[in-house]
Amino acid sequence: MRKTALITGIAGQDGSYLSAFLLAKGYRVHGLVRWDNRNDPLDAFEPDVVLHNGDLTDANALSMLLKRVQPDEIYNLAALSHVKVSFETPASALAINAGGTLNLLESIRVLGMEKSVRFYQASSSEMFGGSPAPQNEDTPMQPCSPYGAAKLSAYWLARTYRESYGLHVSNGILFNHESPLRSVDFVTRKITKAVAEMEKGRLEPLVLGNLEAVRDWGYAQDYVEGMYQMLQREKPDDYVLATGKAHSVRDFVVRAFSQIGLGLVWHGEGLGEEGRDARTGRVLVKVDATFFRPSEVHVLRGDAAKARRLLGWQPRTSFDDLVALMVNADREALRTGYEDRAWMQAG
Ligand code: F7E
Repeated sequence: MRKTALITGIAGQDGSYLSAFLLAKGYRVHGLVRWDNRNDPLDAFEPDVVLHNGDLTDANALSMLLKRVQPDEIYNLAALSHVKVSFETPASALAINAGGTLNLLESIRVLGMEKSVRFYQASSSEMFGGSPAPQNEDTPMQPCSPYGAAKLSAYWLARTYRESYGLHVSNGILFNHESPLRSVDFVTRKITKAVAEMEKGRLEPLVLGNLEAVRDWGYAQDYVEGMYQMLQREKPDDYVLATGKAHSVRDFVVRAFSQIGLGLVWHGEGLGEEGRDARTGRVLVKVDATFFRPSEVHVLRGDAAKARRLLGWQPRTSFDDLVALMVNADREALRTGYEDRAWMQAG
């Protein structure tokens, strides 16, 4: 029997990879997408994917959708996912990330679908916040952003519905996972796109915030397999997915520039710090207060031993390979003219 999956947030990075993965497994895939957020990556999957306009904050519309689609599996990936933006729009972060999850869980319960649906909740390593690394499923949660607090609320709602109503709900606590499909609002893609542009002649430096933040960066394509694996287990549970290796933003920058043959030397401190081309002295990287957050999670490094043991999941892509594949994808995008070239005129 062909299974049906419903993916909320299907237009995002993870939604794109997950829909491709599930289609290859023979699933019928339905996706919830905000009407103003339908973009390129989805083109490749249509018409195999059925898209539905919608929004997690619209409880009645969600119930109608579940009734119509009758999914076997729901992957709740939709979110206000930018941590810094969540400081600027905290009420939206809470309404979408926590309230939206509640709307889905309640719909399942009210429609009496508790026994027929399996539910994946996209939880986040941001929930660990200030807790010391390495973080695993037993680490105390100390979020320090509206995003992290809202995700933690959704995490507990998911657990509550699992324990109270017997719903098959699993939380995937995913550490940062990146790819060429990441938007440039996130630091990895912001870096790799700028590096590719500089190779082609861009003159303006790359301007970043906190270079010392340490993250556990993996490749998104590896992580969507873990989401699927969680829902194939007889017993629902919570799992950390991470590489176990951590690098600073600065490490990422250095690695990305080395991919185009440039070495960096650092001068100055704090907001005055600059990364210069080791050969020519040209300023390639600057720091600006705009990109700092009111409070920062300093070190995230996950321990995914449980996922390895129970799901057989492990990441396949190293940090160096991730940086290389992202820089190369941005180079290719420029070569083929896929990305806009506004910076060229500006430069
Ligand atoms: O920041 C620092 C920034 O915005 C990473 C989301 O998927 O992963 C992601 O959240 C680090 C932070 O991702 C810039 O301060 C420095 O320490 O790429 P990011 P994030 O906040 O870690 C978690 C697990 C999620 O769940 C989220 O949904 O990089 N940083 N300079 C910068 N960050 C940005 N965005 N831009 C900068 O210029």
